[in-house]
Amino acid sequence: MKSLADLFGPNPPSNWGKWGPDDEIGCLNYLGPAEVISAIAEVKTGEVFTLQVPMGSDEPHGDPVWPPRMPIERQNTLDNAMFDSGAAPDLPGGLRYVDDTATIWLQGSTQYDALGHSWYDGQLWNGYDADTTNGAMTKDSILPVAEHGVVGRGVLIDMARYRGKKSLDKNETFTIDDVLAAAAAQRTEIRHHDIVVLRTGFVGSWCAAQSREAFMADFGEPGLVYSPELVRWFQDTEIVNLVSDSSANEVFLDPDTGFMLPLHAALQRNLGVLFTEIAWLDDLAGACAADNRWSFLYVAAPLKVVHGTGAPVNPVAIR
Ligand code: UVW
Repeated sequence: MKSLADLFGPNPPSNWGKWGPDDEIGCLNYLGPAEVISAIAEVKTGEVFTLQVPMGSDEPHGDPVWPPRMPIERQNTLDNAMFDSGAAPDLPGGLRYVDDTATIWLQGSTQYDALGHSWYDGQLWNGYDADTTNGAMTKDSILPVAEHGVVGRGVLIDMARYRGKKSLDKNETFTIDDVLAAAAAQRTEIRHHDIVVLRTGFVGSWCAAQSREAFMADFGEPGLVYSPELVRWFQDTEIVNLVSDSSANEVFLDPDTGFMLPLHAALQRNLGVLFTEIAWLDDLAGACAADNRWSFLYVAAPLKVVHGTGAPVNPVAIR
């Protein structure tokens, strides 16, 4: 087997064209006013959980970021010392302020991937030419997703808890059957048009590490593995968004083929499922486990970065 196309076989599950030839938001089309209204009914206690990891952590573990990418570099351009030294001129009336700039990898924190973020065989989600990524994405960027926003019913499946662990091990895998078994064990119903939130504990274990270097020394993420059944399930269940606390939402190298990120190809590129990665899920999972209630109102809007390949986001889960 040489390529993803070989792995998927002829006529793999696809949603291309389902929402017209100009679509750039894929399964986000499943979320409309009816889904918003019914998701609001998931709010019972009013607890609010923010799901972004901090950007620019001062802790020894640093920011959880996929290794080739780097954490945010933020620097002050103006602060009190500059006013005191005369480097910044006094303002009429004496008001002072602090300012800063940042260099960020748009995929370098908790983030939404643009639907065109990954592809194979020269075409992005909905059939756009891969050359539309050159220089700046002109199709399938994060902008249309950001303009729509993501509001719906979130459902958390805690794979780590299901396996009796604080966190799955590095490179530990699980299948769609495991996800469904974990949901059944939690007595959690996954519904059509849900936002599926998978907790592996990976980001939690990164944030508990003694140092960034120590954690990255034998870097490897736990994650979901590709199967044709998994792809059919996502298509049939019309899942809008896959959220997880790893940087890829899947195990990095498929254990059977050695291919890199086949779920990006099968779900993001072929079905138009949105991916949210590096989410902070431990606090939300703790609350869900405490009262055995695993569904919530999920609200997220990535930043409106024109031509962005993705964008940072601070999703909010309201229980
Ligand atoms: C890659 O790792 C290429 O992408 P992502 O950040 O979506 O996992």
